[in-house]
Amino acid sequence: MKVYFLTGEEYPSFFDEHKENIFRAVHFSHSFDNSDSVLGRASIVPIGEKSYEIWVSEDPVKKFVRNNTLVYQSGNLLYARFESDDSAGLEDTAYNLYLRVFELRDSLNANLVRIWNYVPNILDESDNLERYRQFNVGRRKAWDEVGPKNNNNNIVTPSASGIGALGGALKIGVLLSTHKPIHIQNERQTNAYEYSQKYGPKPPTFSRATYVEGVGLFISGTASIVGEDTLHVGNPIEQTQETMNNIETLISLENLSKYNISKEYSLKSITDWRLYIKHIHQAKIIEDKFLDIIDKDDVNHILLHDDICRKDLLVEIEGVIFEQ
Ligand code: 3EB
Repeated sequence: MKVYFLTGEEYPSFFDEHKENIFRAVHFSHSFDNSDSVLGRASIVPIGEKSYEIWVSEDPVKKFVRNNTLVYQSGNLLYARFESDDSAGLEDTAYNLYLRVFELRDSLNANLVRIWNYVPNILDESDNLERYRQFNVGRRKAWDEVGPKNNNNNIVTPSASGIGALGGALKIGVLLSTHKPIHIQNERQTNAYEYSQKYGPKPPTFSRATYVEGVGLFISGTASIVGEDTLHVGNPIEQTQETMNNIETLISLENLSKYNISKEYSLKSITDWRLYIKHIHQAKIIEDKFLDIIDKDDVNHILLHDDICRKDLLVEIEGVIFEQ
């Protein structure tokens, strides 16, 4: 799989050239319209010229409908999108949407690998609870009831990102695999599904990264959180450094070998990056710091202007290492 970040000008001809092989296409935009079946629209405004993220498979992509959901398939990977308006309240919407995610997973007999949660107005409050926390309550309830579990009946969680959106529906992008993924935690950070109630009545459900043999490593949205607390409140440069420290530890051989993955990755190995930035005026210093830390020419990345799921987080960074 190859990931391309493109401008609005580049996209149409790129699409025509690659359409049989497009596995996932995301457009970052003000628009809430999602009627184009190929293009998933995330209601997040990009910073800079690039506004499309396109995943292109080496082989033609199969498309089929299952449980009323369009599914893309490339080798052992599957991708699907879900969305729903939260007219009933975000807790119920998240609960119902996750029931559909688990239904699809069961029907495909596949495993969850990586999830993107686009939560509209993520930091707003209603009924005395922040919307991200409402989302977590509904997601966890669905997970406890019918989500994936291990032999000890503990929940199994894929890598994920939980980020804001300008409005419109709750949208969830789901990457699955018919291969067995390995979900990875980070000793610098409390397991997210074990966060205390300080961060909401129910903890989020994700792992720090997920590895699929022969495919690669998917790194969750990562922030300046050590243990379970936000560090460097108000300081975007220090938050960027701490975030990258978290990712570096996460992908280290020392950490991966706990899961019998013997890969010598470094930050330079990460093939594609998304940076979510809360304040547009901090974009340049965050990007400069990020590029300075990686210290490599041509880092394939996109900057997005977005609220992150805690008021005090200024930046969240995710990445992927595609093995081929
Ligand atoms: C954190 O580490 C930052 O709710 O699915 C990162 C990745 C975050 C995924 C999610 C939230 C989610 O807690 C936030």
